[in-house]
Amino acid sequence: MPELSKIEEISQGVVAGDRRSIARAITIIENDAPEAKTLISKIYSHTGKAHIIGLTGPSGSGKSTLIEKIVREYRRRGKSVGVVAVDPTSPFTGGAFLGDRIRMQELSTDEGVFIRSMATRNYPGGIAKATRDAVKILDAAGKDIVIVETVGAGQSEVEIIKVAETIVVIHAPGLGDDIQAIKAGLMEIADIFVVNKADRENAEKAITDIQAMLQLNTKEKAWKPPVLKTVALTGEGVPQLIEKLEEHRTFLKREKIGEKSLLRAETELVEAIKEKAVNSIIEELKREGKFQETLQKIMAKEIDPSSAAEKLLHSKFKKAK
Ligand SMILES: Nc1nc2c(ncn2[C@@H]2O[C@H](COP(=O)(O)OP(=O)(O)O)[C@@H](O)[C@H]2O)c(=O)[nH]1
Ligand SMILES: [Mg+2]
Repeated sequence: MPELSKIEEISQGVVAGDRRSIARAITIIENDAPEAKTLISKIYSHTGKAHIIGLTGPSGSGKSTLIEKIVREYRRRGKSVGVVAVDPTSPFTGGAFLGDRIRMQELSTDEGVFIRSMATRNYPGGIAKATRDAVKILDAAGKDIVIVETVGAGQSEVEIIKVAETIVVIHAPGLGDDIQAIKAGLMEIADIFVVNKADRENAEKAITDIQAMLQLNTKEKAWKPPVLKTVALTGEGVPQLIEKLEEHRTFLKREKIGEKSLLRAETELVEAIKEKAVNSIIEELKREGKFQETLQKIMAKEIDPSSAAEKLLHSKFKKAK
């Protein structure tokens, strides 16, 4: 485990944009060691400058391919980019065709690009937290743009809102055909819709389906999510997508504190309080011997764990149920 002076050195390296330090910092946060907290607290004041973009959608819709083209377009525009891919099939790590993988590798030799995949293991603090912290590191490292790729399945679609300012939901024709492939939760959180594989037939139908679904949503919104089409293979439609991303960023800035950043800050604070509160209560119960005592009672089937927890908490906070 790196000691404090090492953490200091790494965090200074991160803030200076040093690649090796960024890589080491992400490894530390992945392990969720006590050093990770120190590291994040040291770099935190340097965060908040990057435009954090979440890209989500069904597997095979072309997220990774599109990200590669988005990165190239941003590079052409002189912006530095970080990518965090939370996708088990990401070509950033493997599991893709050789051609895709070679293009990604080319990209990662560019000094202005940092790509990290978080796909291959379990994270002690949870994948959402590890992703969030990796994004903070890339942000603190001075990347103008940070892109997070997640598969729109399971919990991740709801988690992405805790990480990204601008959420792009991708769909493609031929993925279970109908728009049901985009879950209701995703429709709600999308800032921009992209129908990729516009070179395929049925792309137009996917677009009109999404538009119809958006019309059903009668809630008056200050930002109306546009529906764009792309061909990630050729890069067609990518400059238009970047324009919309920039427009959304400007919109967020104009609104000063967007609903989303408030929600993000709130979620993080609630989670941090929960973690600390739970740990300190358990520590105290252990110190008082009540924890061990109750464990024995549970083992002896004198009480079930849930009732035992209620009792313990009741003795601690009189008002707790
Ligand atoms: N025809 C066509 N194929 C595409 C397009 N974009 C991506 N693909 C292919 O779709 C497959 C899945 O792409 P990938 O980027 O890995 O999707 P992901 O799982 O969403 O990240 C790959 O074989 C890509 O080459 C596109 O615009 N048109
Ligand atoms: Mg992918």
